Amino acid sequence: WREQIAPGAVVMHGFVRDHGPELLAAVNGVIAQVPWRHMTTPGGHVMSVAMSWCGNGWSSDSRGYRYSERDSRSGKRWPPIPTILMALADEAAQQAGFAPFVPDSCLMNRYDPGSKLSLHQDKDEHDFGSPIVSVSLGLPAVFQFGGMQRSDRAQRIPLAHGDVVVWGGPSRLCFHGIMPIKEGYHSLVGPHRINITLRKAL
Ligand code: MD3
Ligand code: FE
Repeated sequence: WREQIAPGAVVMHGFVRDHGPELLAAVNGVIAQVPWRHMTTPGGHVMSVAMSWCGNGWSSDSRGYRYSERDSRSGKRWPPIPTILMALADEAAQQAGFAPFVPDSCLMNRYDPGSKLSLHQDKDEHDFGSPIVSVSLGLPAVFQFGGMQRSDRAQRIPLAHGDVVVWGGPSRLCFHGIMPIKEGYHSLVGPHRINITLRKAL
């Protein structure tokens, strides 16, 4: 079923529940080229979440991280976004009431039990007019969804394997995070949660 949790934020429960194997195959194809890595935040902390990406991804230079179509170390392009993810993003965005959506960046987060993502805003994209489409696979999570100020009270939204959320309009710049993931084992994904976000970054 479908649930609007805030203006512009639509949860599509189970939207890709039957496509786990194909989606995981797409993730694994990217991981083979861009292995999971624990990034260091601008504040100097190593993240508990491991990341990979395709399309425009993170590169670092003297000024910090930014979206880039190439790996600044090797000079090579990041791998392309798998077609199944491009199709899913467009289908979900349209069903949530947004215009046709052509993402140019796909970030993937892997959470092991205990991993969390502290409240933050996604402000590095150049285009806040486009939504972000997120896909949850594997272990369940509790998503925190706040307001425009870090101190705004956050709703807690459970996210399960196969859920897709479209975040656009006034929700696009809201603070959000993921509570520490509980121990568990998912038959397809194993002892992890994987989140995929599709974005228009550049
Ligand atoms: C709401 N990822 O990668 S996805 C991130 O589950 C990130 O891994 C979380 O936050 C995860 O930046 C949450 C859902 C999400 C993504 C971007 C948003 C929700 C959002 C941007 C604005 C508002
Ligand atoms: Fe985020």
